[in-house]
This record gives sequence, C-alpha cells and structure tokens, in this order.
Amino acid sequence: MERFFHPEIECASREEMTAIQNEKLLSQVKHVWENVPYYRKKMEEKGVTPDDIKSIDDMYKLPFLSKADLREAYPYGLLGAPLKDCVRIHSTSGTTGKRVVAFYTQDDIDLWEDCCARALTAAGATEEDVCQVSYGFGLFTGGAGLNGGSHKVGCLTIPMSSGNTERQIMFLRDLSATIICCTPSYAAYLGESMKEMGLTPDQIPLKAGIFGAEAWSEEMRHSIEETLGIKAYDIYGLTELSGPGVSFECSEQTGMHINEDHFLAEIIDPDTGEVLPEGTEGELVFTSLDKKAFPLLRYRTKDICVLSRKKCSCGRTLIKMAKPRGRSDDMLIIRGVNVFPSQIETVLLNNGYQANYQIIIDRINNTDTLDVQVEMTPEMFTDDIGEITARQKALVDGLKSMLGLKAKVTLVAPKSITRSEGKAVRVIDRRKI
Ligand code: DLL
Repeated sequence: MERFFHPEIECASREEMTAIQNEKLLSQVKHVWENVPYYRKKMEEKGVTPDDIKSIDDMYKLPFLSKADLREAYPYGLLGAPLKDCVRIHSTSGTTGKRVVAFYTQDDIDLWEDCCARALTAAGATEEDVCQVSYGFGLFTGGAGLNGGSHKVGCLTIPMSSGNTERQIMFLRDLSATIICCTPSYAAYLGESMKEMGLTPDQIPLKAGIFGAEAWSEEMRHSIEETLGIKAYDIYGLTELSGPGVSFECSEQTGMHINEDHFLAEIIDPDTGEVLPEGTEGELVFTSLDKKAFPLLRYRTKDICVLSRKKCSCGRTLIKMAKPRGRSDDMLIIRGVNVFPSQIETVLLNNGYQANYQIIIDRINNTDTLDVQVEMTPEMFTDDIGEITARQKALVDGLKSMLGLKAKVTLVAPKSITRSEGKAVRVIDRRKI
C-alpha cells in the first residue's frame, strides 16, 4: 500500500497545485523585492517589478540566479530574513574558500524536514521503523535533512553519519535497522563489506534505502538491491534549496517527484536561457516558494534533466524529474562530495608544484576513487623513497583538508604528463554511469 506524508499536497489536482503555486509565488516575489536588495537590483535591471508577476505563467520575466551570484553575494548578500530569525547554515565545499552558504529560519528547516519525511514515507517508512542515517552530518545537508525527516515520520533514528563501516554494520544488525540513508556508492560498499563478513541479505532486516547526492545508474540500483536485499530509492536535492528532499522516488521508481508546492521547477536551454517545453532535456531551474532566509528565485542548478507530468501509478500528482544526466559545469561529485579541479590545483601549487597534473577518477568495486598524478619539478626530482613518501603524504593531507576526501597521490617524473596545445585535459573520469 502506497503511503503519503502529506496526501492532500502530494495527490492534489493540477488546479489545486497551480493555485498554491500562484499564491506562494506572488508573496515570495514581494518578500524578495522588499528584503533582498541584491535580487531587487537584478529585477530592476530587467525592468520587472512584483506587479508584473501575476501567476506562474509570468516566471519567465524574472531574472535567473546562478552560482556566480551566490559567490558574489557571499556570505550575507542574499539573506532574506533578519539574522535573529536565522537558526542554522549549511554549506557546500567551494573553490578557493568561497563556499555557498545557505541560511535557514526554523520554518525553513521545518519545511525541509517535511520534504524528507515525504521521501521516507514514499519508501515505506512508518513509526515502526528503525532508520540509520549514514550521510555525513555537519555542513553537508545529507545527515541533518534525513535525520530531521526520520524524526518527523517517527522512526527510531540512528544519527550514524558516514564512515567506520564495521560500526555501521554492527549498528544495522544490533538495532535491526530497516531503513538506511546514505550515498549510493557507500551503500554498495556496505553491501560488499557485508558479503566479505559472510553476511547474507536475510541476516540483515533492512528493507529500503534512500540514496542520493550523486549520480547513480539503474545497474547500480539493481546491484545494491540484490546485495542488501532492499528496495533502493533515489533522492535529489541541493544545498542552495535546502538539501535532500527537493525531489524523491516513489514505488514506481521511474523518476523523482518534485515537492513542487515548495520548489517550482523549470527546464531551460542552458545556452540561451529560453524555457523549454515539458519532455525536453535541459538545465533544471528552481524557485523556492516558501523559504524565507535564503529565498532563491529561478536558481540555475546546472543539472541536466527532463521533467514529466505523466500519470504515476503511486497516485502522486507531483511533477517528476528524471535522474540528472550530468552537470553543465566542471564540478565533480566523488563519493557524494563536490570537488572542483581548481581546488586540487590550489593544493598542488601551494605545495610548490607546477600545474602539470592529471585527476583520474574511477569507480572500483562501486566506490569512487580519486587519483591525483602530479609531476615533480626538476628541483624536487629524487630517488630518495623517504622524501617521496613525505611529499606524497603532505599532498594527501592537503587534499583531505581542502576536499574532505582521501585521495591517492602519485608523484611522477618531470615532463611525463602530456602537454596540451589547446585546453588542457586535466580530468579523466573513468566511471561508467
Ligand atoms: O547533495 C544534497 C543531498 C544530500 C541530496 C543527500 C540527496 C541526498 P549538494 O552537496 O549541494 O547537495 O550537491 C547538489 O548533487 O546539484 C546534483 O548535481 C547532485 N545530486 C544530488 N542528488 C542527486 C541525485 C546534496 N539523486 C548536487 N542524482 C546537485 C544525481 C544528484 N545527482
């Protein structure tokens, strides 16, 4: 039996949903105009005022926001509520220290957790369940979002965070967890570790997993479902809009329902900005209809995907998005962590290397690997193993503190990396997804 957290919203008629969106959009545009000078200026430059926006059909008149705007306005330039009303931030890892910082009022957190509760409920969660949240906690939104959603559903919640695989498996078994939330690559790794420990799926009571924060294929879904003996659900979101739960999968598992009473979606041509008709692939753009502390209008996600209003067998009428096909920028997502090649370059150059390097990403045993190969300068070049090991360790540590990720570092001889006459190809992504 399909379960709903907010049936009246999740199964609303198109007319009802449009009425909700129209009302919220008008009030959100007014809120932003009055409280966010940065965006008001953008509207003025485009010659738009709140009076020009009478319904969601007028969306196209509003200016876009991009990650560049968020960086320019960092940290407080897009704040829409007084600081005294803000209770939390979350943040993405960013280039050269300029992160995206998103702010939340208590109401913003509440609606975000509701979105995650809808996702968990769609995966079958009830107050009878034990839910292990193995996304990272901290600035990353994964842990906090699913943890809050799990509380709302009334599950017994294990705020496990990521890492320490043996302990993860111990808790899963000892507390008889029925639901797990983590990145798909970590789910695959957990499955593999259990197998190595001689555990079979019937020895673990897990029944469902909520996996997102990175792209994953249908093949990976099937393999996770088989090794863990569960049903694997996709969940999508981004820090700028709150975190996980912008959209989520239902039992049909053919795309993710967007919580469109909170996040209004458009698909645009990434080159021209023109709004594309339903069913056409393009860049996903979101407007947050309720959030007050960080109210983004027409935010360009860079995620490339397709929207569909095809009737869903689960009974939800919320519009669906396909799995994002990729991103239109150079951001890499490695084990769920956002990585920009420029961050790696910064660490290398700060340690005295030249910009002769290659970043090789692969997926081995369903886990992403990051291998940074960098040339030693002629001055550094040596046969002394001790010195090479120390140099490698310094880079591994530097990358870990910049990215929050363990990388493998290989020091290679001067002039061994092919030079390019045009644009340098620094990233080799061998993952087949
Ligand atoms: O990854 C939020 C999240 C946490 C989502 C836990 C799901 C589960 P960011 O770190 O800001 O936020 O990264 C956002 O990750 O623009 C997509 O490119 C990518 N992404 C997120 N979910 C999916 C998914 C979190 N299910 C960026 N499939 C987004 C593919 C995803 N890509």
